[in-house]
Amino acid sequence: MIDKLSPVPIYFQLEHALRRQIENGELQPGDLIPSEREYAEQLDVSRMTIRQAITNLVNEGLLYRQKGRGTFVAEQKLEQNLSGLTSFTEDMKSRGMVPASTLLAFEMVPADKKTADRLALTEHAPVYEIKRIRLADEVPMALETVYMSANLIKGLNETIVATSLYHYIEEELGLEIGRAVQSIESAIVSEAEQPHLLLPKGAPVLLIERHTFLKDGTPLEYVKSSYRADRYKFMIDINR
Ligand code: 16G
Repeated sequence: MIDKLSPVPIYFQLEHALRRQIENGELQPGDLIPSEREYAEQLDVSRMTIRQAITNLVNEGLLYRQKGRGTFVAEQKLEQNLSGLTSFTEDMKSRGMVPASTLLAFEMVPADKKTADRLALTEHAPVYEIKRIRLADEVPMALETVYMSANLIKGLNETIVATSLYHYIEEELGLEIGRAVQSIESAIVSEAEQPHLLLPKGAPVLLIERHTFLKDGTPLEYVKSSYRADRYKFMIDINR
């Protein structure tokens, strides 16, 4: 696995070898990898060198450490393509996963100034505030809060909200979803979100805001979500 005569640093060789073992399935999610001491003895190199390789893979999210237990192989991150305007339900189904939602709140509230501006409504107009935990194969992936005009999206109820909003909007209401403006930034999970996402304190999340419009330009939704950074990776195709 390691060539000590090679000019390639040993930590880098070990990192590469571990990455390959994860990619080809020799090491599976949840597997405990040998300890720093075991690797150091086995490869006859310093523990510092081993630690550097492992730390790099931990920082990348391929491995995770558990106090007192050791270092384990992480679940592979879901790759989400950013080029299509898709729903959570569509994204999970296209991966062969089962989407589900836990409804935390479903209310009709008067729009505050900001929400009214975002949805091009007058202040205090009725809007739905929908908070959902989005799950894939029963694992929480994201926490999502959606705002939509109650006069535009008529007839919403808890059953619809527990499945797919986009399906209801397009198939039942016959509205055409056109485009969205989306931003992504990093953050630390908040105390309120942490238990819902099953994350430890201080874990990283990706904050996503999406402002979606119908084909005729009418604002459809304003959404704020926190995605688990240990489970998600966003991909973009770029051309020159
Ligand atoms: C995605 C969208 C969200 C939309 C939801 C509809 C992002 C960041 N967000 O989660 O804006 O409301 O899909 O999903 O992609 P649904 O049709 O499964 O309810």
